[in-house]
Parts: sequence; structure tokens; C-alpha cells
Amino acid sequence: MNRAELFAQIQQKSSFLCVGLDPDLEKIPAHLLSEPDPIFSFCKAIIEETADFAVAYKPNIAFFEALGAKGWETLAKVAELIPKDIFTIADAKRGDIGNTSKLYAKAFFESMNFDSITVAPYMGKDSVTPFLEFENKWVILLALTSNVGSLDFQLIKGEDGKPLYQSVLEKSQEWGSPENLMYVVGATRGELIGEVRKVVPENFFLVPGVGAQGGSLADVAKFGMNSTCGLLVNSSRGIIYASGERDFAKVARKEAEKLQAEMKGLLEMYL
Ligand code: NUP
Repeated sequence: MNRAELFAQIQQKSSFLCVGLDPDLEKIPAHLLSEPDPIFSFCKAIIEETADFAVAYKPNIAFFEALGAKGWETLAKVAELIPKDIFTIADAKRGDIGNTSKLYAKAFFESMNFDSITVAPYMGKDSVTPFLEFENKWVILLALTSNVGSLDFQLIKGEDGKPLYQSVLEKSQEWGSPENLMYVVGATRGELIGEVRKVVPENFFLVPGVGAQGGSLADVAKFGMNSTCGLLVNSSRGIIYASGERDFAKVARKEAEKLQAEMKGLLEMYL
């Protein structure tokens, strides 16, 4: 999917919601455990009920690979199931020396046909650029993450006085363009999102951290929105585990709808 198609979908649905698929056997409703593939049944029900409100789905690969070979099979089936006009993100946080990155890219872009993958910037240019060589596929580079540990390295100032996340943003602008490069910017970072936006005015941000991690959607839009929205805001637990009972998918739908309604208002305010 290209940027124009993504923006068209955002306008059409009045939404920039990414539903995070973090399916955990210990958290999904107990009645699903007797199904042949409980994680698949869970994701299927969530996707069917939320697809009207979501412009992206983000399976977090850890939740699938934790189940071994069967988990990979389930992931492939889930990826297949997501409607083709909805953007897909493999949240895998990969990155390695060039020839290895190339195979990670093939795994997620060719074998599983994801639109995008999250990539760690730490190993530098040759670890990231192999992912950028696939047409209509995207790298989502970790810039300013939502977790507490983001303080350990990402805000450290270098000799030029710039925090490390800023160097990641500036350097990576030489590798990709707003047509194939997004950044992870945590919703928990408040007005720092505005600092990131100043450095990279055009690129989309994948913003995790609303819902369970407490980030504010209104602040994300205020500081991060650009003329093509430029935001995909993820919520995982806040949607998929809103109910642990038989009604989980309907309740997930309600949570997704609530976020979409707020997003509609924010799009009207800022676009
Ligand atoms: O900075 C990041 N923070 C974060 O939470 C980068 C991420 N990729 N994530 C992921 O987003 C995290 O691994 C999880 O899959 C999702 C957030 O989930 P939740 O807090 O909405 O449940």
C-alpha cells in the first residue's frame, strides 16, 4: 500500500486507528481454548468486529512466535485474513547485518505479504536499507519508544547536543522517504512528539501507548498530525482485552468505535 492509498483510507473511514493484535493464551476468553487454534479464532473475531474502524492492524510477532511453529502458522493465517485494503504492520523489531536483514524482509514482505515491519535502527544504514528495497513496502523505524527504558539511550545527547532519537531521525532521512519510511513515536512522550514532527514533517508515525499505557490521543494529534494525517495510533490491550468474556469481540468493537469517534473529531479539527 502506498502513502496516497493510506491517506485515502484514513479520510474514508475518518480514522487513524491501528488495532494491535497481541493475543496471549493466558488472557483470551477461556471458552476459546477448546477451539483447534484459539489464537486464530480470537484474532479472527477481533478483526471481523473492528475492521470498520481500523485503517491498520499490527500483529506483534512475539505473541505468535512464543507458540513455536504453530504460532508462525497462525500468524500467516491471520495476515491472510486481514482485508486487503487495510494496512498491515509486522511488529517484529528486526535489523541485522545486510544479508540477514534482507531475509527478514523476505520473510515478512514476501512469505507473509505484510505492508510494513518495525525495524531497530541501532545497527545503522546497512541493517535498515535492505528493508527499503521492496516496492510499496514500508520500514517503521524505532525513534522514540513508549516504554520507560526509552530514557536509557534515546534521550542521551551526543557531542552535537542532539538527543540520540534526533540523530536517528536525521540520519535515516538519507535512507528512505515519506513514501516508505515511518517512525515509531510513543504516545507517552507528550509534547516531545512535536519535537519529532519538527525534524520529520512529512513521515507517518506509528504511535503506540494510548489505552493501556496511558498516552493521550488528543495530545498525539495536537503535536503530531500533519497535512496527510501522518499518524497511525495503535491500541492493543485497550481494545482486544476490554472484555475477557464471550462478548469480547463486541466489546472490542465498542472500544474501537470510541477511539474512531475521537479520531474523527481530531481529523476535523486539524486537517
Ligand atoms: O515504543 C513502542 N511501544 C510499544 O508499546 C513500540 C512498540 N512496538 N510497542 C508495541 O505496541 C508493544 O510491543 C505492543 O505490541 C503495542 C502496545 O500495546 P498496548 O500497550 O496498547 O497494549
